[in-house]
Amino acid sequence: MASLPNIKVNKERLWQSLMDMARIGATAKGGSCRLALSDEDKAGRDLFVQWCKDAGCTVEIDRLGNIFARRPGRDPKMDPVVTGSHLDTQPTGGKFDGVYGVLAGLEVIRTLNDHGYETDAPVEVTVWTNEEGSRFAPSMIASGVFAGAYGEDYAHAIKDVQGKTMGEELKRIGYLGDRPCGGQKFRAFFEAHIEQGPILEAQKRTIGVVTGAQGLRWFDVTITGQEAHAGSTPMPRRRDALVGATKVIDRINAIALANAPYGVSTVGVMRVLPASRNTIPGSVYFSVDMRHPDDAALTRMHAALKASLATVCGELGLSHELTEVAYTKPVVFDPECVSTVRAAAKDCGFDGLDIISGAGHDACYINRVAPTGMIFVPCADGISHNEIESATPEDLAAGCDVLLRAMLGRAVL
Ligand code: HGY
Ligand code: MN
Ligand code: MN
Repeated sequence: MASLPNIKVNKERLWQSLMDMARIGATAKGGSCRLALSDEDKAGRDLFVQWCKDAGCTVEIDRLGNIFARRPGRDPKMDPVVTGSHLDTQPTGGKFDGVYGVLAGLEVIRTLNDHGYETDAPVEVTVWTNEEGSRFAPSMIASGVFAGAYGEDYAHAIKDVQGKTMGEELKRIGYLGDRPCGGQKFRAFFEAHIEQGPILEAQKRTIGVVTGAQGLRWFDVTITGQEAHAGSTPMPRRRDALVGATKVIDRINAIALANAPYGVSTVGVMRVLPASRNTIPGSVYFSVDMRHPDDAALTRMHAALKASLATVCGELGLSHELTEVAYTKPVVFDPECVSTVRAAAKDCGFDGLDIISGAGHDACYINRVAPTGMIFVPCADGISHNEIESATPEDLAAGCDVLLRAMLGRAVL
């Protein structure tokens, strides 16, 4: 392999691109709200596409709205070395989750351009649609379709709470592309991301060498009782769906604690009907997010959820419906890509810390169809999915230098 150039990314330009992007969907508390396929997501995508074209890339959009910006290499027949992440955010998200991985990829291309450096393989930066799964569930759906985990029609038919489908919204914002979603080969895929947890910061390490990601199960739960008068219905006669839901939710929390130290569970969405102060709730919907790095433990957590629902609803005369929305097994990233990241970190002067991702990422699906690795950098107090999410220009540039090096390691023969 030719010796790699000792070139560094432009820290100020990377930071400025992050701050420029953060102006789109900016929230009052300094975060970002660019829900998937919203007008804000469209504006962010348009800005990114323009930046890529300004950097001399060709841009393709696929049937799920995934964006592929390509910088040509010496040999157009070689499969591309690809990086990227997502631009969609949580409703009260931060400036760095996802968008860092996208703009770090752009900074790699801009840096190669600065030095007129030609790679052998093409280099691509991708934006994966609807990684967050906040507006349209499940999460990572478009990288999932790309990896063959879901069908295109299934994804296009997913509805948000207003009943709008992904397909309609892709068309509305002009990102329903012609390119088939999936089937294209990558020589390797690397995703740079903030850790979204406390480990790197606590261990005072700048680079995380991500060896894998924990497994995830998402469920929808509906508990049904009977609507009745809040004043004239004696307590023993009630079938209060909200009392049932709160008991189950307390057990969901206990299930994670019983699978410590890694088990986690979260109820993030709840809808109570008829939502009237003086009517006993007859129906309650809530979401469940359960995760664990060990698949057997995740299965046990699922079984405990089913048992909790049966016990509580049986005691209170309620009925329930449990629907699985997503199940992704724990992921082990490609050992060669993990070594490439570790070596790139070392070349950049960092002793990378091996780490398993608590969060899901598009890389988790891409790992099914291409050799895949991830690079983490710290975020303040490990906080993410929060408007106060923050990271330093130095750490972000360090992660981008490691990304550049890792990509060159696969794009230069
Ligand atoms: O839920 C996740 O882990 C990711 O942030 N979508
Ligand atoms: Mn993310
Ligand atoms: Mn996220």
